[in-house]
Amino acid sequence: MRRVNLAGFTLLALGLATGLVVVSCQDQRSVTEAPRAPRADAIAGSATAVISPSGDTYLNINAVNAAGEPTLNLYTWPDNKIANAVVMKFDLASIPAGSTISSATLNLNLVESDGMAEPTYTVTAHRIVNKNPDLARATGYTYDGVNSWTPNTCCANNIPLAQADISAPVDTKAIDKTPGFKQWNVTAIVQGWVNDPSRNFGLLLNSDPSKLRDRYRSFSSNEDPVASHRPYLTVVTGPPGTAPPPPEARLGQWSSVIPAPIVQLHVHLLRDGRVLSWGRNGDPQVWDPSTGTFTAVPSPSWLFCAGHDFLPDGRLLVAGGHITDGLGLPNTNLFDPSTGSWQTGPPMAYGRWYPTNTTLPNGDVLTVAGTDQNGAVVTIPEIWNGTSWRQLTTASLSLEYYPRDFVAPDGRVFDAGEEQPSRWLDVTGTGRWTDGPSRNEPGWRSYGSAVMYEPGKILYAGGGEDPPTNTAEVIDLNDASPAWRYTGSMAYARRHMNATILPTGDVLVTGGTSAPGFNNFAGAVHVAELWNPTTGTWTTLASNQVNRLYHSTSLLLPDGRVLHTGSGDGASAPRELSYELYSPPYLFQGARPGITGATPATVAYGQTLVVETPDAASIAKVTFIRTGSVTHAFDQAGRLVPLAFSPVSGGVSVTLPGSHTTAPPGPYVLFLVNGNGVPSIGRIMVLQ
Ligand SMILES: [Cu+2]
Repeated sequence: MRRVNLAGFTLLALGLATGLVVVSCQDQRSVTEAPRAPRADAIAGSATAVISPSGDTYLNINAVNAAGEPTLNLYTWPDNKIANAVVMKFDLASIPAGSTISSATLNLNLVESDGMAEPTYTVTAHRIVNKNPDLARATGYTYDGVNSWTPNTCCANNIPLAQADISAPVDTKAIDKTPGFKQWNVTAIVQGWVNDPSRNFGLLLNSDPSKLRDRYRSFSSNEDPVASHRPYLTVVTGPPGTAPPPPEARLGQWSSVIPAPIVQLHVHLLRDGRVLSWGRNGDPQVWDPSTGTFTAVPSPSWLFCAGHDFLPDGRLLVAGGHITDGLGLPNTNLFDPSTGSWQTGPPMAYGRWYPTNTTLPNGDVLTVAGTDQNGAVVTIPEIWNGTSWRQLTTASLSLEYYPRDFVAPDGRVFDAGEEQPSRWLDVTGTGRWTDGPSRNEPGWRSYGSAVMYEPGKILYAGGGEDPPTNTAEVIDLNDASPAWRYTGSMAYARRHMNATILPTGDVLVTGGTSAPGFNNFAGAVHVAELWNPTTGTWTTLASNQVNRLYHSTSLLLPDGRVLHTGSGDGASAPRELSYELYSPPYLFQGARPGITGATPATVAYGQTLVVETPDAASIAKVTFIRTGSVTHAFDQAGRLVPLAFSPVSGGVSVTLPGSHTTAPPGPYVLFLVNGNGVPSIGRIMVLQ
């Protein structure tokens, strides 16, 4: 076969017990194509250069030099080992010394992929340090025949493949199987080369050690007969001394990985700005974002796999809970943030495991679906009226786990999925279901995520199992005959993802997996994406570190960051006892509008509220986002309501929602957003 010859390699490896290394000598290979000429860019003060490699090859775990081959290969063999690495060099003489590099993008043309199920293959880009390989002679065997690359134990039979002589990855890309050019952001590498050309030893693209054997990607090399398929580097320079915009302003930024005492697979933003969470194991915890501390708040019964939403007074109503997998408790628990303690209510008629709670326009709370104490699907919804439960006995319907339900503009409850047909539930009297429009994507969007991003408008993104989808659909329930239609598709297919409404009205998606199966880590997605409701398009953002799939959660915090946590405590997956915080691009795009002075803890429907700000003239939008209550890839509370406003002396006058169906009672976060799309720190208020 063209890449790692397995039989041949097995023999070779047996013969290579000594320290193995990557070879190099002088580069006798001439550049086949002159670098494409730098050209002036339209942007004043910057220039774009397109540069062909001065050399490229790939290292295989043998003594063969591959510099003359038409492809650059990445290959995983045996399981979870790096068998190939691509090494490339670029001559940057055309870039003026001292230039500031605004961006540098490596472009490689994908020509072939393995036929395995996993849709993506992770390829990391690294700067080569310490050793200066000669690409015309480099192999996976020795460095120069005398001096070795530093051996280490990373790879099969201690074959090092230069793994000790590369930087940490500067970019990580999940490469799908669609042929054509793929990009890596190598700005940091190129800036380093421009700053110190004597350290320009080339760059390395690594194979994916998270994969089982025989997964691969193959790209055109500089020897591809078709010139337009060959690799190139696009370098955008600013004038020397000009500071480039920080990449965070485009991509946002992830925090480090911070320990958590439990798997935070149910998370809730409380009216005091703290976050209540629980998992399968351990006590529920209250986390204070301002200090990072966790405080245990033991619950009266096992809350794992319950449903939840907030009450008009800001308490959290938790319906159901865990007996064992598939068997649900009928318990009613309420968490009161003002006392930090739990209360119990009379139980439901049915145990519920994986139900959805929805706070209704009148402040009652609907709970639907789940499985009971015997594991039977509960077909009868129940409604909490503040003191007791009543059953919707004429609304019997067998639903999937954790339905994606929303209060619609007409006061009915709209069930957006996971099943393909959507439905309406009229909760008056003893209840009645009617059929709704069918989504376009065939099958279930299981463990896809849905949010009401504007009143009556729902985005349902991703989901599905065989394989997951990258498509997304929207529906506008304000229409006379609402119908689902496709909006833009995400760059990555995802299930077990979370969709989170941001203060700007954009929707962030985080985590999940692109690979088929229930919870397949082979396709873990780390890149965040942002959906713009005006354009219907997605932007790819920075990548978090931890695999967060089944039982992962995301939650908007009042400071505009997003908590991303959980994963595990089920499906035999690793228990991720950690969280990460994502700062969206808007936190790097200039000063934030301030809110000065106090805002009330509770507000009334239709009330006019003066929010004091010195930045009134710059405010372009005011948003009211219900505090999240998230589990199993769904915020059971998630909705955004834009608020009418006008500048007044010393601030903006904001009109709170007048409609209970637009904004069911309970806690919301109010954000001022300026014309640059930069939000204030939010203020939480309970709408009653
Ligand atoms: Cu679960």
